[in-house]
Amino acid sequence: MQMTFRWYNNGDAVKLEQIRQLPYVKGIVTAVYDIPVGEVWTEEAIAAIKKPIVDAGLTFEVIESVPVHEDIKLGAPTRDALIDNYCTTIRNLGKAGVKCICYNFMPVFDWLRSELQHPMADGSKCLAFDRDTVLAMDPSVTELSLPGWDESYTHAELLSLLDKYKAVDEEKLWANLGYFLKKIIPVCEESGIKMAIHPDDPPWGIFGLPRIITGRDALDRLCKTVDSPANGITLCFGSLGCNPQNDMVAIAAEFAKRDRIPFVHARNIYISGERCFNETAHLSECGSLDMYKILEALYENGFDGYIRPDHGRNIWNENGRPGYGLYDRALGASYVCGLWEAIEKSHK
Ligand SMILES: [Mn+2]
Repeated sequence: MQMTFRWYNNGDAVKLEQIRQLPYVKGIVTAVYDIPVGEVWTEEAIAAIKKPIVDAGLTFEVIESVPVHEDIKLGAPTRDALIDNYCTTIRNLGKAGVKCICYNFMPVFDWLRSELQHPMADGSKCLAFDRDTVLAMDPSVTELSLPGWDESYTHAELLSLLDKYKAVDEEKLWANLGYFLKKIIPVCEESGIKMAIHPDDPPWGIFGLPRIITGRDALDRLCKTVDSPANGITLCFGSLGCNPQNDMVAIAAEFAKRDRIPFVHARNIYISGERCFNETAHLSECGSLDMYKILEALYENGFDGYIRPDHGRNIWNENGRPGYGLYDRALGASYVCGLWEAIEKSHK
């Protein structure tokens, strides 16, 4: 297990000098943010984000994310050229020593919440999802104002994109994902890279858009689509875990045993109602997930990948990037490392 920490390069309010003082954090998870989606990440652009990380004595082995262009998800005629670009980016990352790429295949919207500063009883703030609030924001009938929404689309562009997805149901999206994977996985195998798909967050359809990476059967189908250890999963506890039907201990055990979990996002959530949840501190007692049992299932089934603390709360008046402040993630990583040491030593 290698503990890592997500960092948004030099523009991040959290500094590498702070992260390197977390002795259990060995590596950084980041991405190139200034190249438009669909274009190649050049060797120069990759070298530029790598340098400060290795200079700080940290590893540069996990990328989150290399975004997938909407035309690939839509299966548009332009997709072959875009997939060629994606393959070039994979090769360039492999040359720079990257071992794992996190990505997702969610149409239009990435992670979705109704609130970014949900007040908790103790004065901390967290991300929250309330079903009715989100449904009331339907972009086809209102001006979308979802917190965290990527405002690079105009409302008209968003409507046009949503319209294109009317022809893409779940099966079509699976077909488009399969087409993509069959082209990129051989390149990953040559480049020494494992792909790690991030589950849909939350794991259910939103605004009529299909979402397919939602639970155990979907992960099984994903693995079988291209049967290679390079075709793996980011096991994000909080994304899959906010559907109580998903047995996170069983999912962790099964896919670690199948050697398909190169990357783990460790976080806890509290399920507050039907399709309603808020993010919590990482400890088991703070949320709906048993962090010890999930980590134990990973350990017992040979997990040997990267792990990072996922979203933290805003505490101590930090007012950081929602989910990505320093303090609560540092506490979360410390907790996960403590559990891991206890699990390791109790299994000797
Ligand atoms: Mn995650």
